[in-house]
Amino acid sequence: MERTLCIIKPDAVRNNNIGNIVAMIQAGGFRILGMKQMTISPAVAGEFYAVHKERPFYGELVEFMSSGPIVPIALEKANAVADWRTLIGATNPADAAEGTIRKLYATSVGENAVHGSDSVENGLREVGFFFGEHELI
Ligand code: 3AN
Repeated sequence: MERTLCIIKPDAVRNNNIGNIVAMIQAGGFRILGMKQMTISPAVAGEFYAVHKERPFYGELVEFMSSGPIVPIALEKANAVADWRTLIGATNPADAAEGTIRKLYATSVGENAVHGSDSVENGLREVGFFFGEHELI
């Protein structure tokens, strides 16, 4: 079993797509270990995306992720990290495959509806960033 972190980003929350995305998570065979709605400060968003600190879009990304409610969801499944990235599609929705979450619900490379961990190690670390063990059912 692997864990991966989904974040329904502010654009998808604003566009009322929480339910649509959760339905795709469940149809995809992922188990939801934890889910909450919250807002995060620019400082917390900056800490979460610290790996991108030197990238030109870092400031924009931090501002966007703290611009409104987000819904972090801890997911579990065999092969969860790769399977979740397949289901969400390419970073740029213009390149995302038909039927993927980003193809359906993302508007741009910056506002791309959902987050997915990029490795098994980061899946564990990122789930731990948003959830205590006692919140994972
Ligand atoms: P992914 O989310 O597919 O793993 P990363 O890790 O390359 O993509 O980028 C993290 C986040 O940074 C993306 N989800 C997106 O919101 C933002 N981002 C990536 N590339 C750009 C870009 N060229 N312009 C603006 N934002 C970007």
